[in-house]
Amino acid sequence: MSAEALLLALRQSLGELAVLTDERDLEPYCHDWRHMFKGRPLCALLPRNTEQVAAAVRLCAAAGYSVVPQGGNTGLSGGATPDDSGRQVVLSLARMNAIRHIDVVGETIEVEAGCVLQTAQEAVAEQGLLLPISLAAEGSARIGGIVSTNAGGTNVLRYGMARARVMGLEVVIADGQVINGLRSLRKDNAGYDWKQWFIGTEGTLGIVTAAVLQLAPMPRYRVTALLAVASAQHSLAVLCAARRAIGETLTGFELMSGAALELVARHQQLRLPLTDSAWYVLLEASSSLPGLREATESLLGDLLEQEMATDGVVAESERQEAELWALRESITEAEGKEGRSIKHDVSVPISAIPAFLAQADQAVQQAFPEARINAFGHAGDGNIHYNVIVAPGVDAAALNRLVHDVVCSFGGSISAEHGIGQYRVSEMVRCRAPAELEIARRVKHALDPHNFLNPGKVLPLQ
Ligand code: 2HG
Ligand code: ZN
Repeated sequence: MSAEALLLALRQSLGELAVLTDERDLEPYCHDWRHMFKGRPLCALLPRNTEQVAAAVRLCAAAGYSVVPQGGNTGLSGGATPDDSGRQVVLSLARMNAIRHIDVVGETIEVEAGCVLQTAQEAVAEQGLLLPISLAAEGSARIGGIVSTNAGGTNVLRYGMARARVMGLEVVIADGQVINGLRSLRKDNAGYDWKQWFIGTEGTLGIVTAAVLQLAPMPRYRVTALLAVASAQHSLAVLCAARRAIGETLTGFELMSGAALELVARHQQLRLPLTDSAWYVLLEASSSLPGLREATESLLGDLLEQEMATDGVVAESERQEAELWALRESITEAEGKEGRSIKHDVSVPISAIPAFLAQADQAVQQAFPEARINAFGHAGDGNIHYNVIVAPGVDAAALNRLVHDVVCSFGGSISAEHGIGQYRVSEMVRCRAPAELEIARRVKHALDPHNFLNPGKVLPLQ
């Protein structure tokens, strides 16, 4: 089928306005938000329902065009950006944004893939419930992308990655079949748990069109504190002390280098309540039982007395809480304003964070003396965003290899939460065992034998 015939068939099936081909209309679908990856699809499709997604998949497959699913386009690995072969079609889930059902007793929400995370969070909050996925990009990221990338964020420590929230999925697979598994069961051992195949596989095995997510009670009390600590090692002492003192109420434990907060102060014009420390910890605790503030303040007193922390502030109002979180959540934007940065979204065993940082710093500074390290991340999950600010000419691939080799020497992962997308394919091939790649290939081949769904992402083309 020619491109013209495919476009005609897509217009007949989805409607004239759901098929974008005009250069200006297409522009936002051609690149990621950081402008790191760029392509040019034949068109972008905006289906309104699952049947239209299935119809589009069947038409594109028959015509020999591959499909690149796209949600809020907030990813950092180029997983939703098409190539420039002219043989790809972007399928945006943005118009499928309905909240289908909230079950207050079962604490679940059934929601379409295009619903923005924050919209879903606000809807369940009205019912006294929490959708516990928390990301800086939550005002734009969409549920389908969050599921497809198994997104992480700042409360994984307490609530797990997106995968832990997914109870049921509706998926369109490569041959255009709709698989409806929108169950809201806490227990379901009836055969293969096939929904797992579509979580974190970035649209390479199927297109998530709707999900049932497990919610949690909205905690009645929350305490947020910023601490200054002398080193990453001290931050782990703080983590252990916090676990002992306030246990399961610990919701977030973020580590930020002094350099990261210096970028935030300079580019975002945000005031730092603490200064002159090499490292900072942003700690959040939440609970539905009273006494949390007293327990957390007593913990902070002990931390200062025992010199695990050198200084600390506790937010006294929701506004102050938001101000502390704004420091953490604007690091990415501040880093973007500083110049070119090469991101590494790595994880190592939590206890190895200080040694990883020391070895990576040494390796980077030796090979790239001009580079500046912007390290921060979800230390409570062993996940460090080890970003390196470099001059335009620097060889990103060489820097990636250097950092990832240190990561691997600690038994770490080269993608903790951002996914492989197109950005990390070659590094994944280098860092994962051949047998691991081989079983991934077999699953891909079984579900998408013609490599039609998001080709070149997660796995190499060949
Ligand atoms: C975060 O934790 C995000 O803020 C983005 O995962 C990290 O910009 C980054 O590298
Ligand atoms: Zn992160």
